[in-house]
Amino acid sequence: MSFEPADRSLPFPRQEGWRDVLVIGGGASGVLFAANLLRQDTDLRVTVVEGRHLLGCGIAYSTTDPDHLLNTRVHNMSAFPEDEGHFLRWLQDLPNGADYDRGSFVGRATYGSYLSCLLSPWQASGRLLCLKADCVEIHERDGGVKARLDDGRVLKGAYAVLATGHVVPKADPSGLVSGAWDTAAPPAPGAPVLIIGTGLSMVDQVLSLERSGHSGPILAISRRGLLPRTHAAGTPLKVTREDLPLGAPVSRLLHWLRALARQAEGAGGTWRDALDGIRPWVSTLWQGMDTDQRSRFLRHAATWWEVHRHRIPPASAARLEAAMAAGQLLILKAAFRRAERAADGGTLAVITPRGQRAEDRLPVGRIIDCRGIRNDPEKNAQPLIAGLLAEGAARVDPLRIGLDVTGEGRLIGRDGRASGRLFALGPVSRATFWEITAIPDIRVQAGQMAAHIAEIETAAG
Ligand SMILES: Cc1cc2nc3c(=O)[nH]c(=O)nc-3n(CC(O)[C@H](O)[C@H](O)COP(=O)(O)OP(=O)(O)OC[C@H]3O[C@@H](n4cnc5c(N)ncnc54)[C@H](O)[C@@H]3O)c2cc1C
Repeated sequence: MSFEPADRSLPFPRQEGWRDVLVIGGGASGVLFAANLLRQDTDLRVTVVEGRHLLGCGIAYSTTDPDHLLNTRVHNMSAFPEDEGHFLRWLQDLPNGADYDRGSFVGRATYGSYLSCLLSPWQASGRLLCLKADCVEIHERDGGVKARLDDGRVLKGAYAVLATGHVVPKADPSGLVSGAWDTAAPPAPGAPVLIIGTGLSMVDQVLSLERSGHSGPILAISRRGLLPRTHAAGTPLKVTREDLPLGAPVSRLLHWLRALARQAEGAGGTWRDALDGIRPWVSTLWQGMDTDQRSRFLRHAATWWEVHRHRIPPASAARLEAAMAAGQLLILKAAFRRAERAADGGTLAVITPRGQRAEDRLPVGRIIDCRGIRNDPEKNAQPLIAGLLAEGAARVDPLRIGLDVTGEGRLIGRDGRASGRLFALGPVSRATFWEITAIPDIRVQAGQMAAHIAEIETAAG
């Protein structure tokens, strides 16, 4: 699926009866939303505006490293939850299609290609326009929305959906720390590497270092030193809404989770079956908590939750274990303090191992920040979001993890009013939904939002 040439006049040619939806951000969320809307029986057209990546790829699926695997099986990665086989059928049409089945863990680059192709059926329909540009401003105006792009073009639409994705941390001011998604050349093969963080991005980095022939030591640090757990076959427990301890204190919630895990183990399964069973209810549980409970959950349980919930494929886990067994990879509970320039011009990583007061200074060839993507949306805001916040058209939630949105994804302004025209989807909306970062959750949200917008249009006649 290609972008329109930059000189194409905008917006869509005027045509009686057509209304446009602007999708800002063409990563996984934006493309899933667009595909779901285009499948609806409406007169709505879609303009997808993507600034940096190939359509559908965003941060997660722009990788070219074949060792970076999806951490979700094929059958959970279809773009359309009601058509579980959609992704598998696409895979099976590839020259090596026979290699795949519904339980496979596929490369993330392959998944990016799937999402890039997702909108192709509508390319010639006259209902879809894909533009390569950054949207720098958006306003609700005159019964519609108006967006300005970085090349000066202005788009008008009936609605806009912000699918701007993860807030990427600003670069370390020392210039001595690489980001997890920087495309720097690999470090010298024998150089020691420090990875800050021990989660999924750390796993990616270790596998990429290995692929590049790295032989030097790798030290990965985090406060608790917890590693993502490994996937295993299982059957999710049946959990109904009536089973949920809605509004219970975090301690009781964790107690309930442990009891479910014991129940799963008692039935011959594993704790994974309990987690997978409550997965469809995570947003409901989150929405049942008040701000204080959410804050406690983030402080005391989120790290534990994430390592159990976001697991890695067995093949990746085996390679990580082999690197640890060989003594090349060491996991340490420690805090990263800063990076310093050494007298010889090299880099020093300053860390404090847990339980120790004094700082250790480690000479390293590379420091890679894999602390993840949870970030204050205001502190790291791009111009588009900063503008919405400054104007009062959007606000950050009290815990500063995302934009405040309603259950339908409508932006909530500074005055507490929900917008009639501006929506937010995917990780941008995590303050309201919490688990809205993985495809199985985003595709449901995208489908519901598309149906909702189509319904408003139909009702408006
Ligand atoms: C490394 C990694 C691995 C993952 N692995 C898995 C997995 O295996 N399975 C799974 O289910 N989930 C996985 N996830 C989660 C996941 O799929 C992502 O959360 C999802 O891709 C979010 O997509 P997004 O489009 O909302 O955000 P992003 O990927 O951040 O994309 C947002 C897009 O919007 C564009 N954009 C932003 N602002 C503007 C603007 N102002 N104008 C124009 N364009 C703009 C950006 O250029 C970007 O392309 C992974 C996530 C990461 C980071």
